[in-house]
Amino acid sequence: MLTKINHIGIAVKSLDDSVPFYRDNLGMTLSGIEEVTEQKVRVAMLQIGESMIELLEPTAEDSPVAKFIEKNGPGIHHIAYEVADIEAAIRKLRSDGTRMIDEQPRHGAHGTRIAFIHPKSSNGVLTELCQSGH
Ligand code: CMX
Repeated sequence: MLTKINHIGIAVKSLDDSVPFYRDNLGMTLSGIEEVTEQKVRVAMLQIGESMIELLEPTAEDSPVAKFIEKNGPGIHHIAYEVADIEAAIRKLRSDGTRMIDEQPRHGAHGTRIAFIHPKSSNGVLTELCQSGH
C-alpha cells in the first residue's frame, strides 16, 4: 500500500530563517515554495534523493502548525508516506479500525492529494498519506 517515504514535515517559525540551513549548509535542492491556503501554511519543499523535507510555516495564528509550535516548539511535525491510490488506502485503514482525521482526500502541496491519520492511531506520530499529482 505504501510505496516510499514521500516527505518529512518540519514545523518552523519562518521559512526565510530556516531554508538557508537545509539548502546551503546541508546542500538540499529547494524545489519550490508554495502557500496551501486551506491549511494556513506556507511550505518549502527540499529534495533529498527520492524523498523530501517539507518545511511548514504558519500563515495565521489559528493555523494548525502555529498551534503545534506553540505547544511543542519547532520540530518534526509529520511523516508522509506515498500511496498509489489514496481512496483505496483510506478504505483499507478504516476497515482495519484506524482512526482517520481525513476520511476523504484533500489538497496538499504541489498538486498532491493527502489524508491524515489521527496521531492516536499512529503512536503519537501525525501520519500523512500522499498521492502524487503526476
Ligand atoms: N503530531 C502529533 N500530534 C499532533 C500533531 C502533530 N503534528 N498535531 C496535532 N496533534 C495532536 C493534538 O495534540 C491533539 O491531541 P489531544 O487530543 O491529545 O489534545 C490531537 O492531535 C488533535 O489535534 P487538534 O489540533 O486538536 O485537531 P484538529 O482536528 O484540529 O487538527 C491536525 C488535527 C493534525 C490535522 C492538524 O493539527 C494539522 O496538523 N494539520 C495538518 C497541517 C499540515 O501539515 N498541512 C500541510 C500539508 C501539506 C502537505 O503535506 O502537502
